[in-house]
Amino acid sequence: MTITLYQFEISPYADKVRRALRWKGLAFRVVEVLVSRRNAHRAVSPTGKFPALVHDGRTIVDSTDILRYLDQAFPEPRLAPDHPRDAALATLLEDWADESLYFYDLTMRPWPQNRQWFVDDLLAHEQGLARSLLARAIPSAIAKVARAQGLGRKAEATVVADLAALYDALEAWLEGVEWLAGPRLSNADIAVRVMVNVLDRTVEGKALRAARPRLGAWCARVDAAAPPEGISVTR
Ligand SMILES: N[C@@H](CCC(=O)N[C@@H](CS)C(=O)NCC(=O)O)C(=O)O
Repeated sequence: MTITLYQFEISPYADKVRRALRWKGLAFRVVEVLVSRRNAHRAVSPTGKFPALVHDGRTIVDSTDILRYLDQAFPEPRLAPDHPRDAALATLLEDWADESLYFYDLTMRPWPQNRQWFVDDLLAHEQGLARSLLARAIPSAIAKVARAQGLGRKAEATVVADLAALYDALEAWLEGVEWLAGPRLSNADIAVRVMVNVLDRTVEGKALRAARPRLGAWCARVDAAAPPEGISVTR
């Protein structure tokens, strides 16, 4: 049995899949996709989107589909909650994290005070001319995506206030409970955690999260159960 994860290392979606694999105790190989050479992996991901997972010759693209597949192929421990209403909520929260919260990260990381770390990390595996050309082009390319989506057209202060309201909602939701959807860790916790993690790498996101103790304690719980780094990775 082999599992291979094709990824951009810094992508929160890749972090989501790695944590899910660790939660299930599965060993996996990683193939790092270079931004400058991602067409080399079109056979694995025809859309050019990563992560993609290959398990015994079967390919699954999209982190949500990958997590669902992992629950089918390796049922225990389950990612999806057992109770149907908890599972429904987890589905909604996972989609909210992937398709909405992600855009706060995408909008905030090209801001001048945030761009250096992410350009450095994104290009950590690149070298030479590709590296210097991409370093110049990437912040504006990302800002363009954020503007097309809409959030990137708002004033910085409005974006930060909107994110503060979402973090307030998470802080309130976590009162008296340990996990987002049901009595144990689920796909919802992993999906939201990875987005909070990348938002922590913006000046504003970090300050907002640090001011919310229940959110911080929940982050530590998710990290303990489904760690961000660690075991079983062979390169
Ligand atoms: N819905 C997808 C989103 C994956 C995604 O957007 N990945 C980005 C990296 S963070 C990507 O592959 N970007 C390359 C591109 O858009 O061409 C998932 O959950 O896996």
